[in-house]
Amino acid sequence: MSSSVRPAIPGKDALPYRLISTHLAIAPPVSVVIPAMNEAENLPYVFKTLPDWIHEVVLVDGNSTDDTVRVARELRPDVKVVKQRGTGKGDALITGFAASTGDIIVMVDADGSADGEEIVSYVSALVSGADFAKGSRFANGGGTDDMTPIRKLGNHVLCAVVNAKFGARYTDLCYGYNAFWRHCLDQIDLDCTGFEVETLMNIRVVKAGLKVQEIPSHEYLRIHGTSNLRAVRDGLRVLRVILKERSSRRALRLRTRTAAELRAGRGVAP
Ligand SMILES: Nc1nc2c(ncn2[C@@H]2O[C@H](COP(=O)(O)OP(=O)(O)OP(=O)(O)O)[C@@H](O)[C@H]2O)c(=O)[nH]1
Ligand SMILES: [Mg+2]
Repeated sequence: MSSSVRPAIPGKDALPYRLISTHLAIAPPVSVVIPAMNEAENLPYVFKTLPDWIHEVVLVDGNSTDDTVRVARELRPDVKVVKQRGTGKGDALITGFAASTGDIIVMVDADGSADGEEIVSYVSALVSGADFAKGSRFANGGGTDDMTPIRKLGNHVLCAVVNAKFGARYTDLCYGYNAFWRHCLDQIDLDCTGFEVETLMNIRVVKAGLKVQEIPSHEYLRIHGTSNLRAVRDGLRVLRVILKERSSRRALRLRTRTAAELRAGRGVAP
């Protein structure tokens, strides 16, 4: 058999399928959402690695004071630029997800740390049955050039807490390269503003019982500029999210148990 994929429906122009690798053609449109705050110098590198089969690029501008928006439009005239109303990466992503139209959404940082060529692995996992394809720098085949030992330690400890408290089996927690089917948004109902957004997503997908697959990913060094993340401040925000999600889970369990007990007391069938 030929190694190239034969489209399901013949007739070149009418095909809803697009070839994304030598072994896979997909129909669902893929949106790439990029939060960007003063990333003009990095955008040429980021856009260069994006595959040509994606449906749209949504750039969420965090009131950049450099040429981020102009550069994005020059590089890619079809880019959809949206301005975020509030502040923070979480706020930017929520804005970008709402503005995107694809069935599959991929989140990619604008600092040059993510390689767009990996998108095919994320999308392959999604069309093979996963609801949420979660990048991991610590899964076999992944890596990072960007994390300091202290950030690695913090991420590792927080990841272990999430695994223990929510029954997850993650190898990475605070990483911004993920992809998911649009329907996940209804189930995880994001409501945070800062860098803790990735942790919140990772916890809520588990709580919602969604099928998560980790994708080994390599995080490169930010090319230009400096990180917006502050390890202690943002680490504490992540911890607060974990504790809050944990207590709401406990409250839900309690409510469910009380309701079941009440029903049993009244002789109502469960
Ligand atoms: N729109 C918007 N984008 C933001 C905001 N904060 C961060 N970003 C973007 O989010 C992405 C990740 O931010 P970084 O500062 O690189 O933080 P990080 O990747 O977690 O940390 P490093 O590994 O140190 O780079 C980058 O593309 C930033 O431009 C914000 O408030 N608004
Ligand atoms: Mg970064």
